[in-house]
Amino acid sequence: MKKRIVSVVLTVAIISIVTACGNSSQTETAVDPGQSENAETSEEKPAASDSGYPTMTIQVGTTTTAESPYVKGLEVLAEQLSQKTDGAITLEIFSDGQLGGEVDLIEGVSMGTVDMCVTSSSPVANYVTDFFTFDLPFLITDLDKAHDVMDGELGRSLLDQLGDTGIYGLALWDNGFRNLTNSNIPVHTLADVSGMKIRVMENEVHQALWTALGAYPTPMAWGEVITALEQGTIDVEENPLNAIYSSGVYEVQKYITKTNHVYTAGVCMINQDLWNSFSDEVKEVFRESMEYATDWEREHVAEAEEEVAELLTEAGCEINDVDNIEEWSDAVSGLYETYADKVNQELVEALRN
Ligand code: EAX
Repeated sequence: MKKRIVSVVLTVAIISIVTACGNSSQTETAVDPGQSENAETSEEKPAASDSGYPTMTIQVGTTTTAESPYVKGLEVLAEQLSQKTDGAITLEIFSDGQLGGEVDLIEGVSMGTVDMCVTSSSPVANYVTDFFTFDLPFLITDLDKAHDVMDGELGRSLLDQLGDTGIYGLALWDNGFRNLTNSNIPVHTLADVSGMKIRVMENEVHQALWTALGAYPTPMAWGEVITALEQGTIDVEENPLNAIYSSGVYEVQKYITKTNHVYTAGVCMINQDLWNSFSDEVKEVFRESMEYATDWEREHVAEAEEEVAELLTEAGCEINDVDNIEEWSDAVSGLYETYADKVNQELVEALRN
């Protein structure tokens, strides 16, 4: 299956290179963790500590900034792990795409060149198609209920499918409900979107979604987006408010439209071989710490969304709702049929209700 990962990555890379030819030259370069200074990789033989837990430093990558919910959640996870093992187990967090874009991180964890990562669920769907479920538009309306599903058997079985790619899925966090940003006009109706050049994640459902809404989507790694917006190769992107603020996208995108068109989860992943090397005690500490960090990250996303909306307005952004959201949901309802064979129908029904 690992061969499939590489072929998928090569395909995605070719698509990105072809589409990026006219776009920004900035790309994120994956840093070989082995080259990072003072990094003690988890491969080094851990010495037992007084706590009885093996001493190890686990490197974890993400593309979002130090102020993002993913990184804040990882800091809480690091705190929990360290507290529970008297400092034996520590995390080394690489934010801002230092270890590569989300596709690079997923492939790195699969191949073992990266210990752990947190990415949004959409790029993960290139490896486990059931993750496309989260990309179905206007699917989730009750997030608390969705969290119960994500933390239950269906969520666990979704994460377990990552095992075929050399990855152990640890948990599903919140990336959040996605909103449209652009630098030209306040978008109120579907007609306003027609012909817009929008960046989308490397995910075919998002490309089909914005095509159905009348825009021209370009798949692009997150790290390339701000440069592409500055250069005008794209005018539009879409992300949760937290990402719009923490990444600084709002500095080049004045208008924010509360579409809430898709909810994306955050997927916490660790290399399967590394996970299998843990004792049952270490796995238990990891599970307890991850459970605490998951609840914390989700609450943080919810609390931060309100605060961030005010900060964005203070920064000069204009935030508006759409005039008629049914116009949007009707225009993309066909995706449920188009992707019926790729999504997990049981998960669709559970998340929808
Ligand atoms: O939040 O690539 C994306 O748009 C993802 O949402 C990423 O995690 C930034």
